[in-house]
Amino acid sequence: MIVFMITLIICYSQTKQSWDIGGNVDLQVFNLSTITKATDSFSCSNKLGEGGFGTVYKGKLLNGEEIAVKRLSQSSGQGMQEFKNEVTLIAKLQHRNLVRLLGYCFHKKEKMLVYEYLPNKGLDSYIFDQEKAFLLDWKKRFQIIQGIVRGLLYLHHDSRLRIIHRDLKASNVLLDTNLNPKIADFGMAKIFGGDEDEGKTRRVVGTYGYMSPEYAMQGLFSVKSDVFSFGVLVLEIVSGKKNNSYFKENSVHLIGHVWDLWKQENALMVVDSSLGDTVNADEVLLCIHVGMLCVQELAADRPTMTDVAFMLSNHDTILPSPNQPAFIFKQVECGRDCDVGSGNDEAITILHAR
Ligand SMILES: *[C@@H]1O[C@H](CO)[C@@H](O)[C@H](O)[C@H]1NC(C)=O
Ligand SMILES: CC(=O)N[C@H]1CO[C@H](CO)[C@@H](O)[C@@H]1O
Repeated sequence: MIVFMITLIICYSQTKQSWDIGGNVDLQVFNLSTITKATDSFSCSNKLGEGGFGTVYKGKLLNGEEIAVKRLSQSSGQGMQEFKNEVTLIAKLQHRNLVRLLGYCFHKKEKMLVYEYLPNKGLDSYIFDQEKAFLLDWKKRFQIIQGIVRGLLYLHHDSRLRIIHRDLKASNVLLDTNLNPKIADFGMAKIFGGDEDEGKTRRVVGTYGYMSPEYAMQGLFSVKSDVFSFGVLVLEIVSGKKNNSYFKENSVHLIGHVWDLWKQENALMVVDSSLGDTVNADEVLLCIHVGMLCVQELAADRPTMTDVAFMLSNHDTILPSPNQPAFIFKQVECGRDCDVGSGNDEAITILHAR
């Protein structure tokens, strides 16, 4: 009898198209035909990007509203109720430096998340593009770094849920029309990993080049693994070079290159030449210093995002000297479900600085 009543209640609630989940969040439920129409049947021309958790398409609803649809890869074993619970929690995370989740679609094996659409592409399409890099002068880049800090701070410490992003990178930082940064793809680990908040996972998701050594090697993650990725991102924003660029003269990658220059007290040499004379040397050095602290090999040595926010807003603080960073790079192709924990260790190599 009780089971019957519960079933009735669930069925009833599923017939509603949207419901208020408190905190002024109105999560919309989209049916598959609406999404299929909006994305022109997930056409290639509407594809915005692809990531560890699925593919993102641009869509346009009948009322003209533009949306971004993330079609989740089907490796998540979650059922409807579990998925709905997680999405509902994530929809409550609202901050101006986070991309807003509008709703979701669930149909048989298909799970999709519907986000606000941002016309400007990811940060990667600016800082790594010679033609567009100059559009972000130093002042703007410093603001972008600070915006990313606020978004991460909220995810790590200020929201009611503690969210570890696990795939923070330049292409997951979108820019709005005023070039303000908004972090995308947060909470994915929650949707896929259930209750994992902090701990150990067998399924390492993320992007080589941004992954902390303890996460890539042992599947250990914590807020400090996000701090590591943030450090890589800061160094990329300052230098305009990708995490995985190699530098001919000494054939080390970005982090190693910055570390070498730092030791020679020449860190300013890494600055993106597109920044020209917009550079504020004190701010740039501060950012490089903070970036180096974030990519230190030992998680315990890295600052928290609270520390980072403090360091960036109090220029006179005396910062500790960074220890040697962790040097990780990708040696062989390693897919999304690559199980680093079991016998795949040769996929990643840690290089130690000379
Ligand atoms: C899908 O949703 C739209 C808009 O809410 C509605 O007009 C349409 O009839 C629905 N289609 C199906 C198959 O339920
Ligand atoms: C080796 C590596 O991790 N490369 C990544 C560097 O960042 C770009 C842009 O965010 C990624 O697409 C690469 O996969």
